Amino acid sequence: MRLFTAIELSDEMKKAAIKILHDLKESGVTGNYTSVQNLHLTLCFIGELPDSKPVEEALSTVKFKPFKLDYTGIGHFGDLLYAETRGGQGINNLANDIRKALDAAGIDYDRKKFTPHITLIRKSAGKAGKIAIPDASMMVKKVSLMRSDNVKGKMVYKEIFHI
Ligand code: 2AM
Repeated sequence: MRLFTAIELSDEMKKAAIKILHDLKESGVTGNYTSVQNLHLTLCFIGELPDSKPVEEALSTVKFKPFKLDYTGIGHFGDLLYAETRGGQGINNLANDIRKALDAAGIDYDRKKFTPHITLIRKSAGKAGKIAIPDASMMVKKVSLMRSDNVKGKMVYKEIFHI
């Protein structure tokens, strides 16, 4: 199974993301828009493993203090458009501690530099005009272990464990 750890968005943060997506569409940006149920912030991408139990055990050793998350703007990696977020030292410590716990358990993961982001559009084209960034925030109190499945060509993400 394909695994990753993520922050699932509160309703307020989701609503705000929907508004951003709507405004991007209005300003003529095309591409593969993330479906509302798939909006999330990836903390660590693990990839294919036959069993999630070792990851669950490793994650159980991670302790973190709740921290505030909000939107700060729109950014892009090439043609991938994302919502930039701010989670302060809390989110960086959390991502780091997850990596350390996976290292201690001998579980491999994507070691790319952690850049907190919420993917909004893949293969985007066109200019995002002036997009207002909604004043939404949430307290992050939970980290989800997600399973990603390709169901009839669509990615379906499901929480299978959380801390
Ligand atoms: P994203 O965070 O840029 O949107 C499930 O595939 C999630 O893990 C997606 O959100 C995806 O991209 C993220 N992810 C991070 N690194 C990945 C990788 N090497 N391969 C696939 N997905 C990855």
